[in-house]
Amino acid sequence: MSANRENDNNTQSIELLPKKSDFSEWYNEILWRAEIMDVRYPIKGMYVWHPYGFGVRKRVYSILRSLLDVDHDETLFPLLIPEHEFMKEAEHIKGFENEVYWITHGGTTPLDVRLALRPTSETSIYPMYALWIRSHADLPLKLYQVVNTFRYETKHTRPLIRVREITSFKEAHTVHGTWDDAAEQVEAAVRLYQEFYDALCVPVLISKRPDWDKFPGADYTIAFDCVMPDGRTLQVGTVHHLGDSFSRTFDLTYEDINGEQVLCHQTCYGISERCIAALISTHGDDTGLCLPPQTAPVQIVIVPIIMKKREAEVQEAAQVLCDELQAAGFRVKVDARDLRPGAKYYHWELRGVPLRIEIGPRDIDNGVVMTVTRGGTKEAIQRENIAVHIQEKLASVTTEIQSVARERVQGQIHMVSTRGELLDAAKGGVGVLHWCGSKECCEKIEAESEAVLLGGELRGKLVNVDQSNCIICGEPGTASLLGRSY
Ligand code: 5CA
Repeated sequence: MSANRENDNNTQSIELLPKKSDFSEWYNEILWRAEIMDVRYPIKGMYVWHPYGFGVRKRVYSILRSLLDVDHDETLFPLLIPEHEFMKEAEHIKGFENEVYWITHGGTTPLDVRLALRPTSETSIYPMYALWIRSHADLPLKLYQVVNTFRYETKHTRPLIRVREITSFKEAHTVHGTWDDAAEQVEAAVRLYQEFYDALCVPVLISKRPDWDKFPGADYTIAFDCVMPDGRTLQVGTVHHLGDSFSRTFDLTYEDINGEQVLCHQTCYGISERCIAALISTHGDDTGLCLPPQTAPVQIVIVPIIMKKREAEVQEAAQVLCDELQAAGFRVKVDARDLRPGAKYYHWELRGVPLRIEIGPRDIDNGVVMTVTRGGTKEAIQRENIAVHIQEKLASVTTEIQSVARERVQGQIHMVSTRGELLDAAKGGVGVLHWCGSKECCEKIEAESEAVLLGGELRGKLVNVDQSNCIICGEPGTASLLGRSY
C-alpha cells in the first residue's frame, strides 16, 4: 500500500482495482478504501477494526447471536489457560502446540504456572463444565461465547482470513448424555450455520473433513467452505463431534436416571471473522462493497438534491423522510454534507449501502422519490406509504444479491466423472467427484489434480449428487470436494 493513500478515502478519482484481474489486491484495497480494517498495526497478523467495519461486524454477529440465542446461552470465560489444563488432552496439544502464545512472566516475576492465551477454549471451559454438570437434568448444556483467541499462524497472514489474533471467535460448546445426542446436535449446528450463511447470501459447500484433517481431539468434523472469486476456497466454519475424548480427560460425567455415573458426549462449533471476509469477497464489485440489507450498518442513504432556491425545503423533506424510515425500523442516514451528489454516491457505493434515495424539488412537487439500488437499478417510487415500498425494494435487493452470488459460485463448481478430468478439476474453482474415503485414493486424487481433497459426504444446497463409485478404485464413494484453499 502506498503511503500517500492514507488520507484520500474521500477522493473520487481513484478507481478500485477490477475484482477479476487480481482478487488479492482488490481485497486489500477494499478493506482499506471502504474502511473495514487498518492493517498498519505493528504486529504481524493483528489488525484494527475501523468503526465502519466494526458496524458490519456488529450486524453480522447480531444475526449469528439471534440464531444461537434460540436455544443456547451466551457466556464468557477467561482468556488465559493454565498450562496443566491445556496440556491434559494429548491430541489437542499435538494439534495446537506450535500455535500457542505463552505468558511466562507477571511483570518481572517468572510465573510458577505458564499461562496459554487461548487458541480455542475447550481446555478453559471443560474443567468448569466438570464442576457444573451433576445429573442428567443438567443436560444438554449449550453455551457459546464471542471472544478473541490467539494462534501463532505460520502460513501467510491476511486480514480477516488468517489472523493471529482472531478478534471475533464465536465458539459454541455443548454437552450431551449420549454419542447420538451429540451427533444430533452436530446436525442442528450445521442447519444453524447454513441459515447464518443464507442470511449473508453467501453460498457455502458443506463436507465432512477427511479423518486426517479433523479438529484435534474430535471424532469427526463437518466444515463449511465458501468459494472465493478467484476460485480458491475458504473454510468459514466448522462443527466438531468430540465424542467422549474431552469428557474422559476433564472428567465430565453425570448421574443417569439409574443413578450410574456416565461419561458425557460433546460437540463444539466455531465461526470467526472469516465470515466477514466471505461476505465482502462474495458480493463486492469494482465499485466497492455490496452489502445485503440485513448486514449493512446503513441500509439507506438519503441524498438531498439541492437547488439554491429551495434548499431549506429539500433538507427538511430529506430529514422528515429519514425520521419516517427510522421509525419504521430501517437504518437510514441523510448525507447533508456540502459535497456534490456524485461524490456522495461514490462514498456510499464504496461502502456497500444497498439503497440510495435521492430527493429534490421536482420529486417533492410530484410526490415521489428516486431510488437507486447498489446494483444500479433506478426507480421513482411514491412518497406516500414509503416504508412499505422500501421494504419491498430491500427484499428484492437481497434476492438479487443472493442469485448473483449463487450463479457465480455454481459456475465455479465442476463435476468430475473421469480420472482424466482431474488435472483441470480445481482450476478456477472446485471439483466435485466421488471418493471412497481412503487415504490411498485421496493421495492419488491430490497428486493427479494438484489440488486438495477438502472433504466427502457432501451436503448442503449447492450440489445435488447421488452415491456413485470412487473415481480411483471403483468402490462405493460419496460426493467430495476438490479445491485449493486459503
Ligand atoms: N474449538 C473448535 C470449534 S469452536 C475450533 O477451534 N475449530 S477451528 O479450529 O476449526 O476454528 C473454527 C473456525 O475458525 C475455522 O473453521 C475457521 O473458519 C476459523 N479460523 C481458524 N483459524 C483462523 C485464523 N487464524 N484466522 C481466522 N479464522 C480462523
